[in-house]
Formats: sequence, C-alpha cells, structure tokens
Amino acid sequence: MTSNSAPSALPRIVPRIVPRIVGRSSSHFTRVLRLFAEECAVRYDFQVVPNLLSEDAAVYGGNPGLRVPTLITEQGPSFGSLGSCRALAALAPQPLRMVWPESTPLGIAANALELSLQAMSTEVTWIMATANGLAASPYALKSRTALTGMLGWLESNVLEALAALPERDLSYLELSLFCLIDHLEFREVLVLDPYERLRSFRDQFAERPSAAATRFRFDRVSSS
Ligand SMILES: N[C@@H](CCC(=O)N[C@@H](CS)C(=O)NCC(=O)O)C(=O)O
Repeated sequence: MTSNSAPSALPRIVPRIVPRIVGRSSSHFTRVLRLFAEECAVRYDFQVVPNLLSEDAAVYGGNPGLRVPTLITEQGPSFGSLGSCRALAALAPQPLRMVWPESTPLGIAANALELSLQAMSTEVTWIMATANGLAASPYALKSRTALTGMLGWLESNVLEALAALPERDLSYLELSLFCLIDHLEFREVLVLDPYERLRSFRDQFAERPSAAATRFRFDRVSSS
C-alpha cells in the first residue's frame, strides 16, 4: 500500500502527552515540521534551541547530529524533519492524503524533491559558513554556485514537477519547496526576482492557514 492511499487505513496513535518540537522559528527544516503539524491539526509544544553552535546533543532534543528539528513524543525522539513528519502523521486526528518521498513519481517530480531538499541543506552550509567568517572559502563559493544552479533548475521545472504529482492534500515536495523559497527571502540569501514561477508557487502556498501560522522569525533568546 502506498502512503498516499486511503487515509482511513492508517492507525492513529492517541497521544497522552503533548508532542514537543525542538527547533528554531527561523529554521526551514523546523518549519517543514511545524507546517505539517498545522496541516494535520496536531497540537504541539515548541522548544527553542538557543544556539546552533552548541555541542550538547541534549539541547537538540537528543540528536547526536546536533541539528534541528527533533520531535519528542511518548514513543521517543524522531530526528530530522521527514521522520518527525511521519511520527506526527500517526497522531493526526484527520490524516492527510500525503505524497511522501517514496510515492513521488520518478522523473521530474522526484528530481524536484531531491533538489529542494539538497538546496535546503546547501543553504544551511552557506549560512553557517557566512555566519562563521568563511564566506570566501572555496567550499562556501561552491555551495553558492550549487544553490543558484538548483534554483535555476527548479524555476525551469517546477510547473511540470507539480503537475506530475498524484491527487493529494499535500506533498513533501510542496512542503519543502515552500519552506526553501520562503527561507531564501527571509534570510536574504538570494534575491527572488528572477524566479517568477517559484515566487508564484510560494505566494499561493503562503495562503494556507498553516503557512500563515508558522511564519519565519528569529526567536528571542535570553542571554542568561
Ligand atoms: N536532515 C535534517 C537537516 C536539518 C538541518 O540541517 N537543520 C539545520 C537548521 S535549518 C541545523 O540544525 N543546522 C545546524 C548546523 O548546521 O550545525 C532534516 O531534514 O531535518
């Protein structure tokens, strides 16, 4: 059975504790998870990671990879956005018809998903390098070239990729692509003017209440 088949077939776990998302309001991978929680109508608590340079895994909800997000439920922690979204899906009172990565059609849609996720990671590399004084390093420069290359490909192929998706409430491709595009503008990594189709996709997706409820912002972190 593919994961975008009849939602009623999915067993629901009724949570006894409120799930907790450990992340940052300015993080696009965290937003994937928060947006998905809103779409599934799953209530959650939010725990901010104050400093992404911390080397204490406990700060990241126990993730030894020292990254956000982590989802904590009574089943334990789920590391990263995809596994966490799946764990949330099991808690949803009204499961979505979701097109997960494995049910994304091969070809242009699967390539768009790969490049959306890779562009999110490459953007993280770029931001972390820039924030730590390494913007002029050869690897940061390569990241920048890769990022603009991926954005160019996505701009050329986004309409065909979305059209290739099966009937759905939501897809992991749309979820990640939206968070990527909105984040590039929020962090002023790229000017979006040349990417008309990506901007238009972003603007349309932004009309969802889930997107409005999870807008990027910098968390206020106490200095104590
Ligand atoms: N594979 C992870 C990637 C998560 C990730 O890279 N998160 C970024 C923030 S958006 C992070 O924690 N960066 C910290 C670092 O690069 O050290 C996912 O899909 O959630």
